[in-house]
Amino acid sequence: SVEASIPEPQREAWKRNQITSFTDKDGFEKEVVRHVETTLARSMFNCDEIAAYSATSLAFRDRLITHWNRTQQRQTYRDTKRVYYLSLEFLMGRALDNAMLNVGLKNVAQDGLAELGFRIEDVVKQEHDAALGNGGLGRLAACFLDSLATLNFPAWGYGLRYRYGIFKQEIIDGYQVEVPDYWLDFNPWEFPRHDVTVDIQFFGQVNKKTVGGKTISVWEAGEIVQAVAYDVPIPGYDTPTTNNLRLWSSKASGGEFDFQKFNSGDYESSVADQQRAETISAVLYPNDNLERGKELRLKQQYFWVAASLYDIVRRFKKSRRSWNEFPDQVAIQLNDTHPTLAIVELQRILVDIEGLEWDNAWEIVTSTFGYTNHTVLPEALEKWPVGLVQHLLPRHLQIIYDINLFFLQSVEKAFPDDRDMLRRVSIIEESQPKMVRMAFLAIVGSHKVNGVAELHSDLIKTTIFKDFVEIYGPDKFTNVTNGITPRRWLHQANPRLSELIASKCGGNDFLKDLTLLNQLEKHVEDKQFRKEWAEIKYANKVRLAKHIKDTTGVVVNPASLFDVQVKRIHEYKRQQLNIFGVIHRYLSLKAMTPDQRKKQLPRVSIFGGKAAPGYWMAKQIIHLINSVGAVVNKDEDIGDLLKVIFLEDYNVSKAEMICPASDISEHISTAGTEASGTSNMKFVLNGGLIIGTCDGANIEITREIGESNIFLFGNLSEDVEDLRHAHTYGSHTIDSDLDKVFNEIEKGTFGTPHDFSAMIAAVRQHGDYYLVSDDFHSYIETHQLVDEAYRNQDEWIAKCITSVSRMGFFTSDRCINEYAEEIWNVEPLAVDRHSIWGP
Ligand code: F58
Repeated sequence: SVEASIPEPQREAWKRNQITSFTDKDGFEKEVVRHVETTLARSMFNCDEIAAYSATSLAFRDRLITHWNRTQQRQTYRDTKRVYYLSLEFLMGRALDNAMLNVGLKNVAQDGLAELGFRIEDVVKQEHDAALGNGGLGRLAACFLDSLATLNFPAWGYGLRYRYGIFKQEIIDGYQVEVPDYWLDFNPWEFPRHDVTVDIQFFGQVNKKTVGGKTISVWEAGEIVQAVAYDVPIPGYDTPTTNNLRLWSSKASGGEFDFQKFNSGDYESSVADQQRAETISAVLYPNDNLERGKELRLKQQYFWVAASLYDIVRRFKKSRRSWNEFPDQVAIQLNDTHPTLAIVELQRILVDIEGLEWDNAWEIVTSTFGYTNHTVLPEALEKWPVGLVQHLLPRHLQIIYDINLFFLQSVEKAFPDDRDMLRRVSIIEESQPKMVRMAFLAIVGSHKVNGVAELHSDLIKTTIFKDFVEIYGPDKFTNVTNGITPRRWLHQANPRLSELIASKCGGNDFLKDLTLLNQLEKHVEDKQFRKEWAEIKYANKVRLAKHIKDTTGVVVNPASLFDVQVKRIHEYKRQQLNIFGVIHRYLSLKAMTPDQRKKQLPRVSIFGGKAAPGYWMAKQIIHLINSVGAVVNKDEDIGDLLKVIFLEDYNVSKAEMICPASDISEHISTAGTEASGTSNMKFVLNGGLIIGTCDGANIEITREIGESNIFLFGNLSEDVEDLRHAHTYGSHTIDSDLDKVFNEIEKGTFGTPHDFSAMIAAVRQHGDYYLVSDDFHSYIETHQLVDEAYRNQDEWIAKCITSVSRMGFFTSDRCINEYAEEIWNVEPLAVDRHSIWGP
């Protein structure tokens, strides 16, 4: 592309006319009215809430984009090392509220909108969530972008611009129904860059050619698809740094149609080709912790990785440095194995296109990449059939084989006596059909591999990646415990609590240094403070109760204990354990006399989360929850003592309402299965306690907040294997209370028993892989402790305050600083707030 640079003499005119963003209410209102009338083409007094949302967003977007431009200029001028975060998912949620808070002009907007006749809360709610992710992995990427910008790191995110994000969930007759999420109708937060395009090739064959006495491999394309960049500005909190998230959209290359076909009369097929190209970025795969080897998914991965690398290399080349400096300028982080082809693609660029020697290129490649693992579940580890890779990316398969050859040669040299080692660690699995093991390729091609919580990082070293620790030594493997951004997950989600905290922590600085929360602890005994704290929690519960009433018709009492489990529905996360526990509670209540019942603590069990469309068992779990709710909620013996709610379509914006309203939340995965979890952090940070297993980040949360402030239960990860073995080979007796629950389901109390027979059989007959029965007793007992603790409200609140005061560790700012120091070797770029032209 041609760089249009304005000559010196004309620059004065540009500077004279530079854009000044609004800073006060009047300026803001002017911008809103201008956007309503011109950009949206609505007449002055014809403005509804959607138009008010659009115009407000456009006003803030204008502001962000000037900051974005300057940030990019500054980063280009300083030419320091940049971080590239490659993630197939960015679960961003809504942007407007976040933009207003980060830019610091929310009050201005609030007053301005009020004068124009709107309530800011209603305006903010008009925005459709940007839901380009499944769950924790995608949301982590979004939190990381927020922290990277806030900490002034020169960083870019690269992802795919899906036309359809994660599906919308509807509950019909108690069953999940999926509805497409078409979210792009009007999206003021993206900038199409029709001039930033990359041609991506697929299929074809590899030919050898001799150029200047050297034999090189040339990949002749079979199909070309164009990648078009869409940029999303990422504002930092209380800093002008505004980074970029670049999302690629697919388009038929060579303009709209294949004109040759078109002119030869084959109109339909030329349109079909175009459609086929656009399919690549059409839809986000909705699987959570399950990989299915679909060709289109592999196409998505290569399309996105190739476009991103082309962009990164293009940017690097502008500085005219030698290739050996590449790792000093570029750090690329692989968010799970989905972008692992980037390793192969960079090796291909360096060897085939730039003409570097293999070893030299490989040194550059491995110094550039870092790989983050998010799971030990075998069904979630990515593998691609060799034949599929061969067909779609013939040159890449050759390179993968060469990488594997050199790797195995070095292993053989180091472990000459362990013949089986080569089979175990080979990037190619010698199965029928042969498979490419993407995690192994990612390890071999990176200089650091990290897990996302201490237990998880230890587990990967002792189980799935054990051999690689032997081969590379332990230093290649590290831990970066996950975190969350306190800007969205406290300040934005829970403004009143954030304000109360600020009043005790010397202002809003804690939002940038979350360890400052520790100042709260000295106020724990303050009666007035506790009272205000409790009032805010209650108000948040009232807000959720209203949402429950509006969406399900069920009236819940906000004075009840709100018990929440919201996350993707998965057997390993054990929503089935929760609902079996709820049934147990229901049966106990039913067995009581009216007098006994009067002494019980009222509870609302709240569930939410999506099941992957093809995950039948997860859908059965949703159905059971709804079936139990249908019976319990209308049982007059029970009344307020127990309500069971399933919240439809759990997503980021709903999480922002739900987290502040929980008294206790459930993080109850089978020990050793949840890599980290991040909603556990969100709930505690919002003044809720948690019940959980010794799994993922629960362990570190316990260490930070203290054992007396968390309800832990269940078997430990080191016992899981033995228990499973005993189920299969020994005698397997089911917990007697759980047995009663099963019998009640089988009696038909909650509808046709047959609907739930597979869930029961999984425990009774099929080895209870997730240890539901083994943990049931401990789970029930611990819930009784929760009830008892909740009765003493004063102490409960004290536990909540103490916990929040000790949550400083779990900010994603801490994560980013750890990645920067341990893995990326990058530094923030200081910002001079007063210099308009950047550097
Ligand atoms: C999640 N993984 C982990 N994967 O389950 C969770 O423990 C962790 O806190 C979080 O990552 C962040 O590290 C996860 O969300 C997916 O959704 C993948 C989507 C693509 C297919 C494979 C699963």
